[in-house]
This record gives sequence, structure tokens and C-alpha cells, in this order.
Amino acid sequence: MPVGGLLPLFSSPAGSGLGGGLGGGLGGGRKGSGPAAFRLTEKFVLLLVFSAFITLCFGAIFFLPDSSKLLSGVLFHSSPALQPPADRKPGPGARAEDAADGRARRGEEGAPGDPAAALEDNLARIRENHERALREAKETLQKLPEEIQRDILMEKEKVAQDQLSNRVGFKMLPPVDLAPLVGAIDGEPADAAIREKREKIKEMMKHAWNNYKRYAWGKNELKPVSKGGHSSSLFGNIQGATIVDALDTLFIMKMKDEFEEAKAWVDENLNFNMNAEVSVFEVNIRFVGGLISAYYLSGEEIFRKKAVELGVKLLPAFHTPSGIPWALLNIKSGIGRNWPWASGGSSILAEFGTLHLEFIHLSYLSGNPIFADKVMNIRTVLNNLEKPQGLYPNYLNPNSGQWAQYHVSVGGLGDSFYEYLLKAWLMSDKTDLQAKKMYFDAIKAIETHLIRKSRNGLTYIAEWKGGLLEHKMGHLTCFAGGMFALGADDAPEGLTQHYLQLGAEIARTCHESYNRTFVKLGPEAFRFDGGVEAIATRQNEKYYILRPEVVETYMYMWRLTHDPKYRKWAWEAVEALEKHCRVKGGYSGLRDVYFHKESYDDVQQSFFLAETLKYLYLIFSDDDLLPLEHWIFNTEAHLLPVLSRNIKKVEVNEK
Ligand code: DMJ
Repeated sequence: MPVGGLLPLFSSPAGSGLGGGLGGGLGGGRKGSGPAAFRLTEKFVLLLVFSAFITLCFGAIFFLPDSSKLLSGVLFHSSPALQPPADRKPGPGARAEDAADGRARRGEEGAPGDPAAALEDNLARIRENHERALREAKETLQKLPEEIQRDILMEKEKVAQDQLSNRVGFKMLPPVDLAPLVGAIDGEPADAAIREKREKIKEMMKHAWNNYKRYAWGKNELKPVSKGGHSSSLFGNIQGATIVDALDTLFIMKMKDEFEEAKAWVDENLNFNMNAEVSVFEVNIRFVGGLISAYYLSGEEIFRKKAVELGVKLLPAFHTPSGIPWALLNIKSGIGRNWPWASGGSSILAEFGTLHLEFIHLSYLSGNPIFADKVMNIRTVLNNLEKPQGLYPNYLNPNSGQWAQYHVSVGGLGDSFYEYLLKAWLMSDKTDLQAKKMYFDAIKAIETHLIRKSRNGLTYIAEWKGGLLEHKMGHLTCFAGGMFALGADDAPEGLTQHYLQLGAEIARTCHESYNRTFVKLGPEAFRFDGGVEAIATRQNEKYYILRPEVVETYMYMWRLTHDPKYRKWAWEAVEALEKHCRVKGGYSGLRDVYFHKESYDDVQQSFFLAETLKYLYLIFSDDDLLPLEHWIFNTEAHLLPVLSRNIKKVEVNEK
């Protein structure tokens, strides 16, 4: 059909309408009269048939599956060996192969082998694909419905995570209602003697920081004696733990230049795209916590971006049947596992129970409920479980969602879980009533079953093993004095005074554990049996690694009571640190606090800068520096603002 014959179809003359147009086209320009002219209905039917034909043609070309192959097979009878393989990828490689195929078709030189071999090759590939599909279908059929559901959920989550990563990568995080900063700096004491002490602690921070910078910049921690970098396996290959842990301490001490160099390092070097197996708990409390804290203090977007980026990396840890996360996670493959030593492959209470505060903030900062969903699910699992004597065992199996060994501790393996229940209540602007109830129920059971008084009147918190008490208290457990005091205000049944008193008693016991050593710094664990009180009896419990828990409790007790003894005790700790832990290259832990000659462990822990020095500095500052009604300290002493009940929060998806 000549092209000219079609044209009038698309250009009906004015006034002639459809009939005129069609007639003009098909009738060679004649108006609708004469024997060859069609009637209107005939024209309409013809138009329909014609347009159906055109649609069919287009459909065949564009929409039928692999129509090109079909056409080439039917029309050109080409050999399958010469067809491009179905899974060919675009890109330069594909073009080279196309060219080779072309040469083969034209019988040019360099054509790949003989057509029969190529045909066999292609068939093998098809067979292989077919078998793989069958295998996958069989595997799926063997799964339980819950497993299939979980796989679907994981796939969905993966998509959600990818979207979130893109939002972080493309800087599409939502605007955040940054509450006016209350007391982030200053707190300068009027009393000159106190001011001087505060200055001294700042000088200690400078000594720790400068030596880290000089000898271990960019590494996780400093070896202050051998003057090099120290890397713990807790962070995999993630580097810079000291930098991230120190950020907020630098900020509140107004060490502006140092803060800026730390920020620049984070911007240029802090990288999570690596094949690294990390401790989810440690990375969360130090890195996620440190970055969030730095963001709220400084308002610098880079910290929020990095915190959310890292949060996304940690999400695959929750891919367990119960949603209780793995302790260890490969942040590249997303494969998780538990510590090999943990009872029956269990997750640890103090680890999975110490994600709550940071993850609630991650949801707020990213505008995505996924983080809060994860930790609220942990809460639900724990709340629904039967608890022996009202106590929370340290080991929980993430596959069965059931407790493993009945071992209860307010020190290592359990500690910060209780701390985070209380702080979830406080950080929610006292709206998270479930956290409040769980906290007060838990500490009631702890008081009944674990807290005891020594013959000479020292209150201590023992460890509970299937109903039997081990009369030992860890340095880590000493944080509990501050926790009891911090929660006292909201205690039920007029117990406020009681909990404040309990806090004071724990502070006294922990002070005794310091006072009864040669260096006046406490051991890793101390005992109340075999005729001793607050003294370490085993060689492997006599070390001190610059831990903060005792001065942490002094800080809360000072703030809440203003009893001058807490400043006195804190100063004793400063003097002991200066005398026994300070070396030319920084601060080192000690192997034996009872020994008259220092034996250094040669590690300057990152928490020394994040926690120990920060708490000491606060004890010698006025209370308007970081007021407790506005700021929550995470378990690494990083600062999280109270999320006021008036700000809009992201919705958590109820299970
Ligand atoms: C810190 O990393 C945290 O305080 C954690 O909760 C317990 N251990 C260390 C300090 O001792």
C-alpha cells in the first residue's frame, strides 16, 4: 500500500468527520458517493480490522516473549548455536561476544569452534539452569511454612534495607527536629579549687588524645607503652574506635581543634564497606552511640549519615527465628553467629539487651521504623518469657527463643540490659511504661535473690547460678549504684529513698574495693567469701583496665545527693590514675592492683576517653553541664537526648 494512501486517515478534512476522512483515504480522494464508496458501518468495521492488525503487529514485535528469536528462527532458520545465549549480560563483554557471533555467521576468521560443540554447550547451560530451578523448587517445598514466610520476610527486608542505604547514600535522610541543646558545654564551677581539678582532668584527656594521635592515629586503640596501634577483634577491620568514642568528650571539654580533626577523619576514613566480623553490641555502643552523640551535639550531618549507614549494616544480625540478634555479624555477607563459648549457642542478655536506646534514635534520625521494630521485638520476646523467680538469665537461644543456662548477673553478661530498661523509660520522656515496669520488677527480683550484706556491713550484688549464689561482685557491676539512684525518683510504693540508699551502699562497697588495693584502683572482680570482703582472691581477677563503672556511680551519686564524699572519692581515683596508669605514651591498664610495682597491660582502652574521663570531668563541673533531665548516657557514656513526648516519632510496627 502506497504511503500516500494512508495519510488522509490521520488528517480528516474539516467538517467531513470520520466518514469523509476514511472515504477520502481509501477512495483515492473521492467524497462518499458512487458505486465504489463504502457505507459508514462498513468503513467503521474496516477501521476496526485495520487497527487490530496494526496492534497485532506491534504486539508481536514488542510484547511477545523473545519474539526476536521466534522471528529469526522462523524466518531465517538460523542455527541455535549461533543465537546469543539467554543470560548474556549487556556491556563491553557482551559486545565482543556479539561480534564473535557475527563473525561466526559470516564464516570469518576467529569464529569460536565448530557449531556442534557450541550447540552442546548451549544445551548444557539450559540443562544446568533447569536443574537449578528444580533444586530450588525442591528446597522450598521441603521448608516449613514458617521458614518460607521468614525467607519472604528477609527478602522484603533486604529490599527495605537497600532502599534505606540508598537514602543514606544519596543524602535523603529526613529533616530532624533538633531540640535546643541544653547544657552541652560549660558547667564551669565557681569554686577555684574545683575548677582546677576540672582543668586537670581536661589535661589528662589531652595526654590520652595526643598520644593516641601521635602513635596510633586511625587505629582502634593505643598501646601506650610500646607506642603503637592496638586493634581488638571486637570491631573486625573497622578502625578508629578511639576517635569515635572520644568525639563527645572532646566536644564537652571544648577541645575544638581536636574535635574538628576527629570529624575530618570520620568524614574521610570511617568506612563500613568491608568484609569484617564484628561484635554487634560493641559496635553499637561505641560507634553507633558515639556517632549519634556527636551528631546531636554538633549538628554535623556526617555523623548522622555514618550512624544510619552503620545501623543498616547491623540489621542482618536480627535474621534469627526469634528476632533475638546474633552476637557476631559479618557486615559484608550479613551472616551472623554466636560466641562459641556461650551456653548452647545462645545470645547474651547484656548484648542484645543493649541496643534499644541507639536503635530508637536510629529510627528517629532515619525516619524509618525498622530499627525500633527490631528492638521492640526483643522487648516483646523477653516480656513474654517465663522468668525463673522473676530473674532474667544471661543466655537466650535465638533459634528457640527460650532461655538456656540459668545464670543471672548484674555484672558481665547481664549488666547493661537492666540499665537500658531504666534509660528507655527516661529517654521516652517517661512514656514507655512497659520499660518502667520491666525495670522495677527486675530490680525487685535482684534485690530479693542477689543482693546481700557482708559480715561487716558491705552491700554487694552476687551472681546467681541456678539458685546458688556465688559471692563475687565484678567491677562492671559497680555501675548499678548509679542506676539504682537514677531510677529512684520513679520507684513504686514510696521506695525512692530506699533505692537512693541502695545506690549509696553499692558506691561505698565499690569504693572499698578500690581502697583495699595497693594502687587505689579496683580489681576486675572481688569476693565476699573465705574470710575476705571486697578483695580479689584469684590472680586472674586482679587486673584493672581503666574501667569507668565506679566513677560512673560516683557521678550519679554526686549529681543526685551532692554529698562531697563523692568528689573526694573521684579525686582519689584521679590521683591513682596519674600515679600508676599514666605513662609517657598515654594511660595503661594494670595487671595486678595489689602489686607494689606496676605491670602494665599496654592498652589505652577507648572507653577511658569515652567514659572514665567524661564522668570524672562531670563530677567536677556544675550540674548545668549535661543535665540528667535532658540527656541519657548510653552504656559507653555517649549522649542521647530525651525524645520529648511532643516531637513526632516514627511509628513502630506492632507484631
Ligand atoms: C564499656 O564498653 C561499657 O561501659 C560496657 O557497658 C561495659 N564495658 C565497658 C567498660 O568497662
